[in-house]
Amino acid sequence: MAWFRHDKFGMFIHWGPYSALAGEWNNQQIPPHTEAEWIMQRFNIPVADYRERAHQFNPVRFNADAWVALAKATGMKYLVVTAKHHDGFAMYHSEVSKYNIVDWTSFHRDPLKELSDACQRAGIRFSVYYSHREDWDDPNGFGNNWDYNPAKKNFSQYIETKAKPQLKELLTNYGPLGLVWFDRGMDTPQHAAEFADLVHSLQPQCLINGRIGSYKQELMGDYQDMGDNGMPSGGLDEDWETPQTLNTTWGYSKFDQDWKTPGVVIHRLVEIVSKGGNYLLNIGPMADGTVPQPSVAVLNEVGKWMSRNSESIYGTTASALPEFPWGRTTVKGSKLYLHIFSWPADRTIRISGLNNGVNSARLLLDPTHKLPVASQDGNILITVPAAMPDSRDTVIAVELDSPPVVAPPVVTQDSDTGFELNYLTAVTTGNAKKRFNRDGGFHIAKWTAPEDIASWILSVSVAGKYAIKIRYAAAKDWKDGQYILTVGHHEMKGPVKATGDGYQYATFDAGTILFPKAGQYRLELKPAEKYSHYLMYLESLTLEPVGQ
Ligand code: FHN
Repeated sequence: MAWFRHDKFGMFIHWGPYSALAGEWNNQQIPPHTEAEWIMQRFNIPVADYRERAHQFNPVRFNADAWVALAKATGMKYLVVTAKHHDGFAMYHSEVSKYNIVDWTSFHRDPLKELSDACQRAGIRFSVYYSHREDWDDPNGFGNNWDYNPAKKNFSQYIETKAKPQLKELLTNYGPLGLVWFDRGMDTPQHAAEFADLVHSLQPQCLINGRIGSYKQELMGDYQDMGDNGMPSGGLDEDWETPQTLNTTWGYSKFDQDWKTPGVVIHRLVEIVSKGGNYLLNIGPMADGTVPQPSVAVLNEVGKWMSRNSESIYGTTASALPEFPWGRTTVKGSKLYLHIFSWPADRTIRISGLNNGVNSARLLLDPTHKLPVASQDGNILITVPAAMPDSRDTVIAVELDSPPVVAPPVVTQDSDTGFELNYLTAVTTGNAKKRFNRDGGFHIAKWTAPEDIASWILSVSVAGKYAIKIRYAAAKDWKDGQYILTVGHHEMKGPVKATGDGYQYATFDAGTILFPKAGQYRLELKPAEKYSHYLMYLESLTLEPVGQ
C-alpha cells in the first residue's frame, strides 16, 4: 500500500463506444445528470445496434503520451482506464472475445498497450478498471434484461468464459498493474474471492479496490472506495479513495458542460487528503480520442497549483485537527501544512486544539520569510501578509517541535439538547476502527477485545440524568457479545443483540446515567471480553436528558 498512501492523486478514464454516442441515441438525449456510459441500458439499445455503433468507433486522434502527459502535468501519479465497462466492449486486444477495439473496429490499435507503455515512460502507475459483474453484451452477464431473459442466464458461465479469462489477459499482457479497479460488486463472496485470488496469483503486488465484493459485506480488497463523488465527514481508520467526476458524467456527454472549477478540484483534493484518502478524478475522452478542452483547462490549472504545492499533498497523512473556518490541514511528520482557502481579514490564522511548540511558519510559495507566530488562550496564531498569494489555496508550512499532538474533540450540548456520539468525534484505540460501511454510512468496527476502545469527551452543561440509546448492527453469531459502557466511575454492561445480515442498524436502550454536575466527562465503549468476532458495527450513542 506504500505507493497508494504516498501518491494521493490519480486519473480515472472512462472511454469506450459510449463516448461516440456522447449522450444521444436516435435524436434523444439521455436525461440530464445520467451517466453517459450507461446509455445502452438507459435506452435499452439492442446488442446488435450497439455492436454496430461500436464497429464504427475509430479514435484516430488518440495519443497515449498526450493523456499520460496530462495526468502527469496535473500532479496525478496513477492512472485507471476502463478495460471493459458495463457495455462489455474490451478496449484492448482480447483473445477471449472478438468484441474488442482491435478486432471489432477499423482502429486496429490497442490503447491499453499504448497507455501502459506511455505510463512506463512517464513514471505513472498504470491500472485498469474491469466491470467484472455487469456485462450487457454477454448473454450470461449481469444487467441486460432487454435482450436476454434473466431466467435463462448462467452467470457462472459468463464468469468462467469471459470475465476471468479477460482479467487474466490484463494481468498478463500489460506489465505490472498498480491496481485493478472492480466495480458494482459481485453476487457472492466466493465469486469475489476467486477474482481476488486470480489477481494475487498473477500479480501479487497489484492492489484490489473495495468494490470487488458485495456492497453489503465486509471489505474484500486492499482499500475502501467511497460511493461515487462521496466524501466522509471526518477521518477514517482505513485506507480509502473516492472516485469523482469533473462534470457530472463519467463517459463523455456533449450535453454535460457542468465543469468543476480548478478551485473546487484543489479544495476537494486537499479535503480528501486531509482525511487520509485518495482522489481518483475522472476524464471522459471523446470519440476521436481527444480529451474535452474544458477538462484540459481545469486540469492544467490544478497542475500549476500542484507544481508549487505538492509537498503538502504527496506522502502526507490525515490530520487529527478539526476543519477550520479558514481551510484544512495536512501532516508530514512534524510538519503541519495549513491550506488557507479563505484569507482572514485580520491577517491572523488561528489554530486551536494543537498542543505543540512551533519552530517556524513559512509560506510554501516564499520560504525565505518566516511568518510571526504567537500563542494566546491555548491557540496558535500566525500572522499572514495582507494579500492572499494564491486565491485558491495558499499553503503555510509549519515546523512543529514533534508530530502534531492534538487534543481529542470535545462534544458540546445546547442547553436543551442531548449528545449524539458517532465516528466523527470518537477517539479509537487498539483495533477499534472508524470505517465506511460500504452502504453510504460510517461506523466503528473491528473491535474484538477489551483493549479496543472508542471514547468521547463530553462537555456537559446541563447536569442530571440522561437516557442512553445505542444504535448498531450485529450479525447472528455475534449475539454472545457484551459491551461495557463507562462514564467516569460508572460502568454498565449490555448485551449485543443480532440485528440481521449486513448493515441493518437497530436502536436499543442502554440504561441511564447521572451527570451530577456540569463539566467534562469521558465516555468509553468496549467489548466486555475477547471475542472471535467484532463486538458490533456501532453507528451512534445518543444521550437524552430525562431530568434530575
Ligand atoms: O456504474 C458505474 C459508473 O458507470 C462508473 O463507472 C462509476 C465510477 O465509479 N462506477 C459505477 C457506479 O458506481
